[in-house]
Amino acid sequence: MQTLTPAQRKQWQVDGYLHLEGVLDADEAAFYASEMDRIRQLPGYEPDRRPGLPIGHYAFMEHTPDRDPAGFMDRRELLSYGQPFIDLIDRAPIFDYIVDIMGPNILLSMTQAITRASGDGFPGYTHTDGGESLRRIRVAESSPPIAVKAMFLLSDVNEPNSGNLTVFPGSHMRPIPLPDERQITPYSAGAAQLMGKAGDVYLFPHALWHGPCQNHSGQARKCLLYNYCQLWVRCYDYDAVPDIAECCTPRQRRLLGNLGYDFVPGSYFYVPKDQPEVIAGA
Ligand SMILES: O=C(O)CCC(=O)C(=O)O
Repeated sequence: MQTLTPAQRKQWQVDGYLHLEGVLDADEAAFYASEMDRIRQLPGYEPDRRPGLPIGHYAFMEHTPDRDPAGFMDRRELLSYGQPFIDLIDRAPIFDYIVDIMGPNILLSMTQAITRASGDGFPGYTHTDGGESLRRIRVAESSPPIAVKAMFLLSDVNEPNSGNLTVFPGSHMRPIPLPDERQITPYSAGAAQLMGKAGDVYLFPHALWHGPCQNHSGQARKCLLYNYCQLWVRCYDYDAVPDIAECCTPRQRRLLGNLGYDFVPGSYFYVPKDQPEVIAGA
């Protein structure tokens, strides 16, 4: 499996993210963008905005509220939409880098497709991943991260304020005021709006402060997100191994939580003996 170059590893440690160019070729990026347009017309998990429910919860809905391909979409749990979404679970070289960064004892925690519409008044936002509890945890420079996201960009982002992923370089390693202490936005001091081309991938850990900025580009910004966590962490999308695991390779099944035996207390904390071989795809 491929590993990070020393320069990439240093950037990961210091800045807290990596920008990998041309992971998907132009045809693949266009294909996945058209798949996003297709699945917004289908039933699936979308943000659950019932009053009183904390943010970050998802409900099964008939379709994305805005059916215009350039309108906002936040679709979860993508694997059941077809083999191309399953293929991205361990897509080379991204998955190789994930294993290099996190080690082999990992799960796929969530999948997500987001379209950021242009000119809809969305102000952007900034957060760490995984909710209020995980927000309080940062790991040391020499430690594997608890969770890492791969963001596959499916449209070009050539200018600022195009719905760019906006990061605070280095914020994975240092205290940054919590939102109840001071509102952090994509326009706060220290923010960097990332540019990129369709097919590029950004990697970042849960603790990096990040989020989308406003989009005034005249074009929708589309991306897919695949999130990996350490084996002992609770998955975001599932409470049990999903049925789709039956359609997957042994490595993908393992990443969906199938340990090769039925759950017993201790499972997921102690690692199956064949974990390194299965994750290496042997
Ligand atoms: O860029 C986006 O639309 C959202 C990305 C993000 O904030 C996340 O993956 O947590």
